[in-house]
Amino acid sequence: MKDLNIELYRKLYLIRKAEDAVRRDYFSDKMKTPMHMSTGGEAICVGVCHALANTDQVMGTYRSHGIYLAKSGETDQFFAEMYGKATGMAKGKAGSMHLTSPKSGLICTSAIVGTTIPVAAGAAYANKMQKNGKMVAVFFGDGAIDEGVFWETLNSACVMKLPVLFVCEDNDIAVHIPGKDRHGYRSISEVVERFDCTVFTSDSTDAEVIHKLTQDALKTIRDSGRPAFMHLKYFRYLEHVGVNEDFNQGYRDRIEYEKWRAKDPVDLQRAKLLRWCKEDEIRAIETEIESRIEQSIKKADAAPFSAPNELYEDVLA
Ligand SMILES: Cc1ncc(C[n+]2csc(CCOP(=O)(O)OP(=O)(O)O)c2C)c(N)n1
Repeated sequence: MKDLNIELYRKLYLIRKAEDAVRRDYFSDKMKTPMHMSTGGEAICVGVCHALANTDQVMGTYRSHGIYLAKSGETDQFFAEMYGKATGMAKGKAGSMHLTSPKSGLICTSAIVGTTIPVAAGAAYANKMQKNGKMVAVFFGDGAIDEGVFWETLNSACVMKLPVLFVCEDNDIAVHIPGKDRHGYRSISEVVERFDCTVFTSDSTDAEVIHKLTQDALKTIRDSGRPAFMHLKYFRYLEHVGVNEDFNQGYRDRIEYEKWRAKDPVDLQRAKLLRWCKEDEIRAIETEIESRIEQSIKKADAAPFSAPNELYEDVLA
């Protein structure tokens, strides 16, 4: 229990502090990429990713800093990519919205809502044909549920009995529009439950709870040979795109934020750790992560850009 909780905290703290550093430095204008921050949703990316094997495959959206850091654990290529540098994980050509780390199992992320959902089903089909036991987990927001491709993929995955874990990170907002103004039904889970797909729901900000729920979902997929759907609620702390809070824009209020902030995933995990660890042990973990982040930023800032004649290499256009 202690080891698991320390590992989860390391990942939660890494994501929060890496994004805090992005927020601090973004206005230097050295990071030219749009930022969709994971802040507030760390328990989901950490809990789910920690339950997956390194050989499993993960796909995500433009809001995937948390998934990248939880899967790869590395910050050098992450920050270099934010700075658009040749040492970035895609030589500075992907930016924040198209992060990948194939060696850690993060296959692809995309700026186009819903795009990676059918790709995940395709990968699950390949894995099933190859009988290699690999799982595919695909992360998407509640806005992706508004796309036909989600329902077509869910249906096909159920009919074809594909080993795929659908992970809906539900912050109840697509850009600025709440679910009640977008959905002609009461509950996503109730509708998905009508399919041959097991549904797991949670509004926990405890990474350990999400981790256990994911283990249960993966077991269900293995035992039943059918897909599973995780419906996980969280509160997006910052604006849709950018690094600021946006409680003055009229589409949501600070009161709801304060309720979620009181059970913040990073603070909650730190408080739990005090059951097993002394304060200075926790500080040592935090200091190591903070200094690693600062070193990565320095390296990213000093690194060269890709040469102009490489502009069209490694890109699809
Ligand atoms: C196919 C497509 N339609 C519209 C957009 C514009 N768009 C970008 S993000 C977004 C909202 C998505 O909300 P959600 O899926 O809940 O994810 P979140 O941003 O909350 O993580 C929209 C409509 C897009 N990128 N792709």
